[in-house]
Amino acid sequence: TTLMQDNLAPIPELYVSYDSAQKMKMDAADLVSHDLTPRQICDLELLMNGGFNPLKGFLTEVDYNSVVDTMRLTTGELWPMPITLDVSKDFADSIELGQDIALRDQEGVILGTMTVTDRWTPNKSHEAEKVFGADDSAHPAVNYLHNQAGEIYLGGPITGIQQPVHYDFRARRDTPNELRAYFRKLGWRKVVAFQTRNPLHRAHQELTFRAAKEAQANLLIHPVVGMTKPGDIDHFTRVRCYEAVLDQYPASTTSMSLLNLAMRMAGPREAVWHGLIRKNHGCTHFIVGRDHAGPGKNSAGEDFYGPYDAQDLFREHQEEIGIEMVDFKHMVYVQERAQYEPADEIKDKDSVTILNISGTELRRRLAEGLEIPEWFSFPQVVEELRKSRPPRAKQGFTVFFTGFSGSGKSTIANALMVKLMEMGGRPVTLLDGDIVRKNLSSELGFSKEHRDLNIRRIGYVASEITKNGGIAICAPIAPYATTRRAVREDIEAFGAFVEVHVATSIEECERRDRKGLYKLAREGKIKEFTGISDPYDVPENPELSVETENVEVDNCAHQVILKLESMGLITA
Ligand code: PPS
Repeated sequence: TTLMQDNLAPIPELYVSYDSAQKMKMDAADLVSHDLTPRQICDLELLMNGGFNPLKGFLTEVDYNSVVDTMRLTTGELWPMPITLDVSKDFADSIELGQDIALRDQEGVILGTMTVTDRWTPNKSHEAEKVFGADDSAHPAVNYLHNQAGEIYLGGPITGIQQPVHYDFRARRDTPNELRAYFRKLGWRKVVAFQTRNPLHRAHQELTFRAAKEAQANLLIHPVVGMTKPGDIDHFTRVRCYEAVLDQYPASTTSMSLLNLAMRMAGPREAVWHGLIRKNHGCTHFIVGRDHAGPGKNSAGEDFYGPYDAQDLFREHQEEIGIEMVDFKHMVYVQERAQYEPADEIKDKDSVTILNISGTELRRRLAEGLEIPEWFSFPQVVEELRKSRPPRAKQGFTVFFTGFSGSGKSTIANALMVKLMEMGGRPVTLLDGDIVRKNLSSELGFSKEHRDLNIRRIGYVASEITKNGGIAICAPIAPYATTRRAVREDIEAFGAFVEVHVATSIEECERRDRKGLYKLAREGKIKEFTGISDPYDVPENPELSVETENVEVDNCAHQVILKLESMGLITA
């Protein structure tokens, strides 16, 4: 392959000069503003700094159609990913074609302006089919397209005013031209880029180093810190891990730079896109792995793309991208020789012991606090991962009691709190109905809307407690299943959600009528009373259901403790 040797000359950016930028900032007060979404901020940064060269703005309608259908701009240039400015219908209707709009970050800082030349309603299902291979919302980008992106696209050229502000790892962030200048300065003529959204373990270190050696090139670890696959390890943790791995390469062979890209997980098309982006960053080689930028399984439980589709599409276009593909070697650990070797180069497979730990197995070991051997990863990396993913017995969690008024929720919740406090180890907060209605929801009544608000507030506080490693015990009636499910989702982002149905029957609650409220409800003196004149959705799959009739409170609380033990949340 003939590679352009001018890979280190500056490439065009969309920024105006400092003086013009100052003036534009003042004038922008008169412009209509669009508040960019986190993904749009990532896209805009790479548009402005040349990472998305040759794009000069968000795609126009003809370019969009061309990119979606043919992977090319109308100029014929290769570009596989639609970079679009999606907005609401109301916003789209409020502007006229030809108008300049201000593009602002979430704090209101103006980053650039766009002259709106195009406005259209995209066929999102078509986009999903063509770009992501299926109109299936199990694909994160298709889900984004249908459920998060606005319904109208605006297109037009961008004028760059300033880079998005990053407060983290500033020294590790480089524009394409900064990287080009760096390579020029160090005399790096060949550079292999490694794209990643996961922590690096020994196998990655081996394969990247090998790839660079084979290409007789230097190595750039180029991790994505913009947006990756939902559920990935946060970039703060990952960057601390990468920094630890960086020390493992021979001095001055390898560098690392952070890329503020919003990934789409589009497999083959994404690989080509990644190649173009790395080319723009001055790299000459690019490692493409098995299932590169894979989105996981579709809704039928099958892979969206074949494992080597990305390599095939990349190979087909590599001349045009101007970057050479280095295919990823699947590295495995050979115990007898105490080293990593490419799986397909091991001649004596049957007489040696090959060790491997899958991603799933790694997550299990982290969750259960089990050993992660040194042959698998570097101790500093494991230490960082353990900090961000403590074992379940050290994570926060929420116990969420639900049941009728007078069912015994508060009493059991109190007993549970005391038992957990006796055990110690984690702070415990009780969000009892009374406490919440006094301190968080004093203005609310018992309409559906107000009950939902009340429960969402409890869920929010519980999710913060869970995130920070504490135990939240909630004890509202929480009569609606959809609201309970929403709260569960909020909390499960950070730790376990243990729903406990206090299954005392309405007849028994009314018989007890400790506060005399049922009598008042029967007389119509309290309206919308749960179980009498307002519905209660019985939980379908609670983690635990406790009967209270003829059972002592202490025993009910003990059942919860046993449940928590069996879930690995507390240790006996
Ligand atoms: S909800 O539905 O989850 O928002 O309710 P919650 O915050 O748990 O509050 C329930 C307590 O408020 C008293 N109360 C009522 N309950 C149900 N329906 C109506 N209309 C109502 N009006 C007042 C009642 O004492 C509940 O207390 P608990 O502790 O559950 O007995």
